[in-house]
Amino acid sequence: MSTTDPQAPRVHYRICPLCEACCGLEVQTSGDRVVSIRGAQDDPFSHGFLCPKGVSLKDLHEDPDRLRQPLIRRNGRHEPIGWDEAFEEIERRLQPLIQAHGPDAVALSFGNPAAHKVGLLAYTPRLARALGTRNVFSASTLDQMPKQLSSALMYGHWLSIPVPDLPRTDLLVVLGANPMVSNGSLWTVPDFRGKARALRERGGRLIVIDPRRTETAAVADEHHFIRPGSDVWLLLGLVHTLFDEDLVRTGALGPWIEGLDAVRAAVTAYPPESTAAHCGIPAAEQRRLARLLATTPRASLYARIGSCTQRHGTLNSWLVDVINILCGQLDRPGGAMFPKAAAFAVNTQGRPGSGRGVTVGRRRSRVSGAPEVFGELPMVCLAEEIETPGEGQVRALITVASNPVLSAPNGPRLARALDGLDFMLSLDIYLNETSRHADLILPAPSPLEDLHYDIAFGQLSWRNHARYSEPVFPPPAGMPEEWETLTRLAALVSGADWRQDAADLDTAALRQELRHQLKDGDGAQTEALLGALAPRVGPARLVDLALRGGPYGDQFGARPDGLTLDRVQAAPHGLDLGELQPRMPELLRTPSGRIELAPAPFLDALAALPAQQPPSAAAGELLLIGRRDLRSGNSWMHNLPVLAKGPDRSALIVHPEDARQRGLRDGERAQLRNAAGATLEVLLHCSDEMMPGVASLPHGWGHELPGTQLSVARLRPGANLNALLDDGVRDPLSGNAVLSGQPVTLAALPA
Ligand SMILES: Nc1nc2c(c(=O)[nH]1)N[C@H]1C(S)=C(S)[C@@H](COP(=O)(O)OP(=O)(O)OC[C@H]3O[C@@H](n4cnc5c(=O)[nH]c(N)nc54)[C@H](O)[C@@H]3O)O[C@H]1N2
Ligand SMILES: Nc1nc2c(c(=O)[nH]1)N[C@H]1C(S)=C(S)[C@@H](COP(=O)(O)OP(=O)(O)OC[C@H]3O[C@@H](n4cnc5c(=O)[nH]c(N)nc54)[C@H](O)[C@@H]3O)O[C@H]1N2
Ligand code: SF4
Ligand SMILES: [Mo]
Repeated sequence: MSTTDPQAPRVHYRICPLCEACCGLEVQTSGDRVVSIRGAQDDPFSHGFLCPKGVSLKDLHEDPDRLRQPLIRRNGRHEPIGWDEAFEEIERRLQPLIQAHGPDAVALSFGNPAAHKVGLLAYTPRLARALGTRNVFSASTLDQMPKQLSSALMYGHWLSIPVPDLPRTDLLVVLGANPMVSNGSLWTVPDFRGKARALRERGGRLIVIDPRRTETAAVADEHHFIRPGSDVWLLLGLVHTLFDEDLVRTGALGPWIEGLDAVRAAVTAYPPESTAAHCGIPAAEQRRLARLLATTPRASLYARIGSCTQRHGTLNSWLVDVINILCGQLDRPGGAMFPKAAAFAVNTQGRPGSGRGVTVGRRRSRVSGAPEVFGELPMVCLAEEIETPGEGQVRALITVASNPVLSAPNGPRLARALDGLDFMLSLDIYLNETSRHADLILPAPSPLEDLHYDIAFGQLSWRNHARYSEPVFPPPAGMPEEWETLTRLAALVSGADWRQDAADLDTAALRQELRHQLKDGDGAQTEALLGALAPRVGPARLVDLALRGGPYGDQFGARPDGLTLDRVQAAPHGLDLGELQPRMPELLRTPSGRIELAPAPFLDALAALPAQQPPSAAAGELLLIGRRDLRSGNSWMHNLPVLAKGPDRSALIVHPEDARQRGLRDGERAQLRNAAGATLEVLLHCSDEMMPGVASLPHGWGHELPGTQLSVARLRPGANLNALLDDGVRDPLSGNAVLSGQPVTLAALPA
C-alpha cells in the first residue's frame, strides 16, 4: 500500500467532546471510515483512559439519523431544504418579529454540548449580543449555576471553581457526585477510578455522602446516606463543628479572608446535634467528618450536581468552599486548588489580585420575577415566558444544542408552550423531542469533522495542559461549520447581510471586540494583532489569540518561548503544563481583593433558613432523585447502538422494603405519580443501595414522542423523569432548578 492510498490506515489524535473528562482519543481511519477508537496512551492528560461514550463517536459519526441537511417544517412534517433557502426563511420569519416586538421577543436556549465545542461556546455569546435579548436560558440553570454564583461572589469570577488536587491528597469527601459514572463534573479528571485507587493505595481515604450507595461509594472507604435536599444542614453542622471544636486553621490564606467572624456568627444556631434530624447523618458522624477534614494534612470536600439541584444549591456550593477554607485546604497542594488554564480563563486576565467582581439581579424575569444571573434567566421560567401574553412575551425561540423538553422540569408543559411560538429555530444534529417543534433545524458537522480546543474545562482540570485537535475528517461538502452558521445568524438577527462570507463577518466581529477590549482608539493595536493571527480564521484564530495572550503565551513575541497554537499543534498529544500551583491572591477578582467568605446575599438567605424544612415525603410518598449511567449522556446518546445495547438503564431504583410495602417486585412495571397528578410508567429495580424512602430515576429518557427521527432510541424509550418534576420550585439565589427530593407516589400499574 502506498502512502498516497486514500484507504491507507491513518491515526488521528482527537480530544473527546462528549463529557468534561476531555480524554485524548486515538482514532484510526481508513478513507472516510472510522476503523477504531481507543484511548491515546501518550496523552499527557488522560494517559489512555476512555469510556464507552468515547467509542460511540464512531456510531455518532455514522448515525443515519444524524441530520446532514437543514429541515423545514411544512404541514407538520420536516423536509430537507438548502442552506441558503433555510437562511432566507429564517430572515423572512424572524426579522418582522424582531421589528414588531423587539429583540426580547426572541429567546435563546443553549444546551450542554454548547459548552463542549469551541465553535459553539465562542460563538453563541456573539449571537446573544447581536440579538440583544434579555431572554437567554441555558442548561446552566439545570445544573451548576449555584456553584458559579458562589464562586463569583467569593473569588470574583464564576469560573474560579476549585477542584480537588487528587494526585496529592490524603482524603477526598464526595458529596452529591458520582465521578465513577459521570467521569467528573466541574472537575476535569479522566480516570477518576485509577486516581481514587492510587489514593487508597497510598493510605488515603475516600468518603461518599449520597442518598444512593453509588458506583463511587463502591470504591470508597465509607458511604453515608443523606436525605435528599438536606445537604445545607449537614454542611452547616460541619462548619459549626469547625468553630465549636476550635478546628479552624486558615493557614497561609488568613490575610486574604474577609468575613470569618460573620460566618462564625451565622452558624451558631446549627450544632450537628440539631442538624442531624434534618439531614439524617448522626451528630457524632458529622463531628467526625469535620475533624477528619480539618486534621488530615491534605484533604478536600468536593460536591457536585446532587448538591446544586436543590432549593439551597447556592448555600451548599458556598458552604463547601467555606469548609475547605476553614480547614486550610483551599489553594494548597493536596487540597482544593485552582487550575491555571492556558487559554480563555478570565481569572488570568486583567490586573491580578482584584477586579470588578460581579453584579447579579440587574433585572428580573417578566412573569415570576426571577433575578438574572450572569445574563441568564432560569430555564424553569422559559415556559411561562412563552405562555404569558403581554408586553415582552417570548414569541420566538432559537435553541442551540439544547433539548429542554427532556432536560428541564415539566418538559410536557414546555413542549406545549413551544407549539404556541410564532417561530422556532433549532441548531441541532437530531430531529428530537425539542427540535421536532422547530420550524427550521440547522445541523452541524459530526464531532470528528470539527476541530477542538476546550474553552471551559482547562479551568477545571486536575492538571494544567494545552491540547488541540484537528478535524479527523473534513466537513462534508456544503455543510457549514457551526461557527459559520452562528456567525451568519448573528448577522441576520442584527439586520446585517448574512450572505457575506462568514470569515469576513468573523473578522469584523473580532475587530470590534478587540478594539473594545483594548480601548484601542485608532485601531492600530487591533490591526497588528489581526495581522499576527492571519491567516487563521474562525475558532482556530480565537484559540491562537487566547493561547498567545494567555498566562503561558508568547505575548505576540514579548515572550518568545511562550505558547502559540502552532506550538501546541506541533505536539501531537498536546502539552502538559504541570501540576496545579497555589494561585492566591493573584487569582482573585473581587473588588476587595480578598476572598469573600461571607457574601451578604448568602448570609441573608441563611437568616431565612430556620423557617424551612428539608423536602419530606408524606405517608406513602418517596423522594425522587436523579442518576447517570456510563453508557448514556443526558438525553441524546440513546440513539447510538454501541451504547443502547445491554440492560435497560432507565429503571427506577427503590429500596426492597419500599417496594414490598407497595406489593411491588423487582423487574415489574409500576406507576409513579406526582402531586399534580402526572403519571409515569417505570421499570422497577429493587436494591438496598437506595436509602429507604428515596427513589432514583435517570433523566434524558422519554423517546416515545411522535415526530422525531431517533430510530434506535425509540425502541427503548424509557420514561421522562422531568415529566414529573415541578418547574415551580427553584433555588431563589441562582434560579437553578430543583431536581432532587421532589415527592412522588409509587404504586402498581392501574389494571
Ligand atoms: N455517563 C454520563 N456522564 C455524564 C453525564 C451523563 O449523562 N452520563 N452527564 C454529564 C453532565 S451534564 C453533568 S452536569 C455531570 C454530573 O456529574 P455528577 O455530579 O457526578 O452527576 P451524577 O452522576 O448525577 O451524581 C450526582 C449524585 O448526587 C446524588 N444525589 C441526588 N440528590 C442528592 C442530594 O439531595 N444530596 C446529595 N448529597 N446527593 C444527591 C445522586 O444519587 C448521584 O449519585 O455528569 C456528566 N457526565
Ligand atoms: N431531572 C434531571 N434533569 C436534568 C439533569 C438531572 O440530573 N436530572 N441534569 C441536567 C444537566 S446537568 C444538564 S447539563 C442538562 C442538559 O440539558 P440539555 O443540554 O438540554 O440536554 P442534552 O441532553 O445535553 O441535549 C443536547 C442537545 O444538543 C444536541 N447536540 C448534540 N451534539 C450537538 C452538536 O454537536 N451540535 C449541535 N448543534 N447540537 C448537538 C442533541 O441532539 C440534543 O438535542 O440536563 C439537565 N436535566
Ligand atoms: S470519559 Fe468518555 S465521554 Fe468523557 S471525555 Fe472520556 S471518552 Fe469522552
Ligand atoms: Mo450538566
